[in-house]
Amino acid sequence: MATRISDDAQPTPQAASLGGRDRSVRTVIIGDVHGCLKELNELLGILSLCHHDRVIFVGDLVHKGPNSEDVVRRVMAMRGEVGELVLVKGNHEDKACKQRLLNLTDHEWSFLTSSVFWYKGPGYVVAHGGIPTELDVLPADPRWVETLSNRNRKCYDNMLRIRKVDAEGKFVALADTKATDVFWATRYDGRFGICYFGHEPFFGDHPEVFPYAIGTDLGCVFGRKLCAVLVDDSGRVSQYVTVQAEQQYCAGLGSET
Ligand SMILES: [Mn+2]
Repeated sequence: MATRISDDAQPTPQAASLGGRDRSVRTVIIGDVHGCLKELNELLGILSLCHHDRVIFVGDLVHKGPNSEDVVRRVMAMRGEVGELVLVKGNHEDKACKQRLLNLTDHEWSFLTSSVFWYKGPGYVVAHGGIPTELDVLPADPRWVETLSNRNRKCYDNMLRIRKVDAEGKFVALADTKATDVFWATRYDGRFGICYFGHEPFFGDHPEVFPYAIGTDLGCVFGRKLCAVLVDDSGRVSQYVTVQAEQQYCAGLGSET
């Protein structure tokens, strides 16, 4: 179980420069891009990634924003620029792949389809929506989910879209949310380490801190910020970087954000 993040701890603000030849391997987690290519390119420029770095996208590269297809191509190109590139599956990758909603080549579709339900690192885990309370098994290899029956994988599907849980900690679908339900991360006990997640936009200036979870979606497509979090060897936030959206691309929160 992860060390509890103290309630008053905020991540360290971004450094003026994050480049340099002599630095060590970095792990960088990037929040929901939602087709915001210009902001992604600006963020990548600040990060000045190199072939040592591990980069993990929390999912929802696509939809809502102006350049979904180009964001997919830009992220695919990063495979030749960094040491390890991981795309965690968002509900929008899931939907786009099932319904073929974008104008992509077969090669590009296979990249989106190969996105994973979670990524586990030392002291942390990355999931798009988060960790359902009832989830007690999370193997190192997320492809294990593909071997499950639809009924048994429901809990893992919920990792893509979880927001609220009820008083017993059970997943609540967005349409069934009641006033007494709470955000999942307020209940998460850190069983798989610190969970870095996207899906739920937070409109602060820094990653949103929960006892054992960090929200990385700062609402870029809604005119706020795109965020990257740098993770240290124990899975904790060492730094973060944000870029301001050029404009508001999407009017507000829909039912499938
Ligand atoms: Mn989402």
